[in-house]
Amino acid sequence: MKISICMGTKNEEKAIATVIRSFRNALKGHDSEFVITDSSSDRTAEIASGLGAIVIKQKPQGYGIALREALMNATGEVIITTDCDGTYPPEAVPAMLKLIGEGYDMVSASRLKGKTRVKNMALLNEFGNRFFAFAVSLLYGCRCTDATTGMRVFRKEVISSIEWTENTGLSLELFFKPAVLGFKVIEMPIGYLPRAGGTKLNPWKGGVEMLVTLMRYKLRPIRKRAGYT
Ligand SMILES: Nc1nc2c(ncn2[C@@H]2O[C@H](COP(=O)(O)OP(=O)(O)O)[C@@H](O)[C@H]2O)c(=O)[nH]1
Ligand SMILES: [Mg+2]
Repeated sequence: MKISICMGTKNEEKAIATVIRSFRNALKGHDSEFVITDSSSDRTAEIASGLGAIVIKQKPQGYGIALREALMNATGEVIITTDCDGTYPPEAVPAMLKLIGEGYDMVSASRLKGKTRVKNMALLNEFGNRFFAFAVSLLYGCRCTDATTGMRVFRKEVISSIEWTENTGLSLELFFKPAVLGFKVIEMPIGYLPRAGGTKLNPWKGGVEMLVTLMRYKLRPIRKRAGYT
């Protein structure tokens, strides 16, 4: 079974080599590919290509536009999303793949499930992440503890059968659209590690964009793409 690991990268030269090597190690025994949309002015792309990743260059336009491009170019039967910052533990991937093997269509890594305070997460981000999980549960009827996580495992059909429109809100959209459309979705608790290098997203601007994403699909139907039932 081929597995694609998809990421957007913007000036992640401090993290890229460790992220690629550690995910490759966690996926030992599987056929895998790294598909990276890169908008860096540092050596991220060069390092990633040197380690065998497929690198697509894109001018910086935001998290979701970059990640979507990587997702659209993935050829694996299973697709993993993650941030290129060292915060998501690759050791969690085998257990997530096991759940896919048991019949789930998407496994979402929850940084918040069962925790009162998340280590290595800024208080403002933690508050925002809890708020968005609550809002998604309330508005879309799919109970979740972390709707803004960057790490998930999908069966390819989930990615290819849905239209993805959001930028910073893509992480939310990747959770609630499959759930609303009836795909079998589950969360798995993970630890959250310290970030290598500085964040590339502004939490206030990102928060507003995510609110718009949440409202957009209360006003517009969520549908599969033409040709999928
Ligand atoms: N290609 C590309 N990647 C981006 C852009 N903005 C953010 N990223 C990447 O998206 C991922 C998530 O961003 P991150 O800074 O970790 O956000 P945080 O988790 O909210 O702190 C990281 O791998 C970033 O390098 C962008 O404009 N273009
Ligand atoms: Mg991150």
